[in-house]
Formats: sequence, C-alpha cells, structure tokens
Amino acid sequence: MKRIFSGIQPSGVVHIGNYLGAIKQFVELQNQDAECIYCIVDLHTITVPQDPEALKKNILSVAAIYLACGVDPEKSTIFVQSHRPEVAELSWILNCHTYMGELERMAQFKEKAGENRKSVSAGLFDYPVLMAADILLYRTTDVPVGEDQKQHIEITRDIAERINNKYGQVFTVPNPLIKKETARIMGLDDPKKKMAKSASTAFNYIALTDEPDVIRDKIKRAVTDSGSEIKAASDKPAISNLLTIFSGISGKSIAELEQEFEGKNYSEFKSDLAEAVVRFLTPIQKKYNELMSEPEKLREILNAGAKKLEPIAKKTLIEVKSKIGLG
Ligand code: AQP
Repeated sequence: MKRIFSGIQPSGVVHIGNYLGAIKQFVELQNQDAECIYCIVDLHTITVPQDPEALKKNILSVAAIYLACGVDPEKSTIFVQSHRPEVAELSWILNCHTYMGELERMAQFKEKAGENRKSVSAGLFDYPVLMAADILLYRTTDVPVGEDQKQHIEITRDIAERINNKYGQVFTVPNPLIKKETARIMGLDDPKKKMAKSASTAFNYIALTDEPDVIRDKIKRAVTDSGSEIKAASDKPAISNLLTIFSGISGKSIAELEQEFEGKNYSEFKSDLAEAVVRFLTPIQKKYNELMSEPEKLREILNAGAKKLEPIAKKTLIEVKSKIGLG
C-alpha cells in the first residue's frame, strides 16, 4: 500500500498555488488506496524569522485550511511536525550523510538566501535535510508537491540510497507526485516568478481566505500579455497562468476555456475568472471560519494525529540507529 506524506509551512496565508500544486492532490489521494499523512511543517517555518504569536495562529490556520479544502481526518492523518520530536534526531543522522556541496546546489536556498548567505540561518541551508527526515521517518512511498519541491525530493532519494547502500536496506526511497498542469502557479503580478506566500506584495497571490472583493481586485489588477486573445502560449505567460488557475478550480480543460472565451476580451475573461474563484472559495471559507472558531477541536485532531504516528516514528528511528551503530 502506498504511503503518502506531504506538508505546508504555516508561514503566512495559504494561496491558490499551494492548493492547486499540493492540497488538491492531498484530497484526491486520500480517496484512493493510500495511507495519507499531511503535516504542518512548523520546524521548516522557523528557518526564517517568525513572530511567535502569528506562528501559533498560522499553525491552526493551516489545519483549518486542510479540513476546509476536504482533507478528512477520518481518512488522513493530520499533525504538526514539531509534535513528533523523532524527526529532529533523524535529521541529525541524515545531516551526517549529506554533503555541503549538495545543499549549496539547492535552488530554493539560493533564491531565499540571495546575496545574504552569511546572515541567513543554518536552518535555511539545512531545510532539505529536515524535509528528507520527515519523508523518510514515516517510510513514505510518494510525496505530492509542486514543482518547486522536486529538487528536495531528489536529494531525499539520494540521501536514502546512500544510507541504504552503506548500511543495508534502511529507508523506503520515495517518489515525487507532481501534477504537470498545476505544478507551478505563477504570481499574478509577475508571471515569470512562482506565486509565493513570502511575496513582497499581496497582489502576487490569491489567498484561500481572501474576501470576494479582494479577489476581484487582485484579478482585475493581474498582469496580462500583449495582444488580446485568450490563449495558452509560451509568449502569453500571464494569460496562460490565469487559464491554468481557471482550469484548476473549474475542472474545465484549457482547450474548453479557450473556446469559451474566443472573441472575448481580457476584461471579460478576468471578470469571469474572478467570479469562478469566488464561487470556488466561498464554501471553503465558510468551513474555514467555522473551524477557526473552535480551536480546541483543531488541536484535538492534531494531537490525535501526532499520537497515531508515534509507533512508526519510533520504530524507524530505532532501526536506523541500530544499523548505523548508535546505542
Ligand atoms: N506557486 C506554486 N504553484 C504550485 N505549487 C506550489 N507550492 C508552493 N507554491 C506553489 C506547493 O505548495 C506546497 C506547500 O508549500 P510550502 O508551504 O512548503 O511553501 P513553499 O513551497 O516554500 O512556497 P510558498 O507557499 O510560496 O511559500 P514561500 O513564499 O515561503 O516560499 C508545496 O508542495 C509546494 O511545492
């Protein structure tokens, strides 16, 4: 049986890129023959500075987003990364089997550290190893993620194979699950860069919790391309991105949408897209608000999830330590 593991950082508002690249797959997978574990990766979030009160709230907010989008705690295990401390110990062991040169090549680190390499945290550099520890601790077979995380799954595979080759079979080697069509949703303000929670302006993303008028305003202001045709093409990155979002939330194919909007202008297209996004998010937001008004219920679900994972986390750690000669 497949074991699925993935996570989202409680580092700000969850956006439609996180939904289309990751959460949508989380929901689909739980309805297949797979055991699903979805994490709120708070330890990854502190690799860059956080406000403690905001972080506490964002952890519950990501839990509520998971549930509101359809992740069902009866079918999937939902938990907070730091509630299972075994991951930190495994992370150390993996660190000792990872090369500095491998981590220096990571695109996410290069992008997030920028010119500031000397003053970012060691945790930011080590981010992929902690991610590998999460995936390997729970003996994951498949990891649903957006395109930006592909390189981190590759390094996870490399570390797992290296340890398996050296000490004998210890880890399950995981595969990435990337949905080609929605693997990389781009920013509304710049279709050359991915939509990101940490973008410098909120006009970059549509948050799943944005009010209807905010959504309408953001889509109205979204960058477009030259020309007037509603068509997905390499010289039309902005319209292609808006079509991808439209397709992802409506279930209509890009070809169907191109046909539907033939002869219409950008303004009509954007207005219909905005209404489609509002329609899609309204029931999610209603559920989200209900869930956020009962934080104790959310905490119960998260605590139960962490408890359920204790045996497998402990077992993996004992096995790994024994194989490499610890204890
Ligand atoms: N733009 C995106 N398109 C498709 N998938 C995306 N993901 C993120 N951005 C896009 C996927 O969402 C999951 C959770 O991401 P994360 O919380 O780990 O954050 P991230 O990948 O670092 O991206 P964010 O949300 O934009 O945050 P910041 O700004 O902090 O980098 C992952 O599966 C990711 O691939």
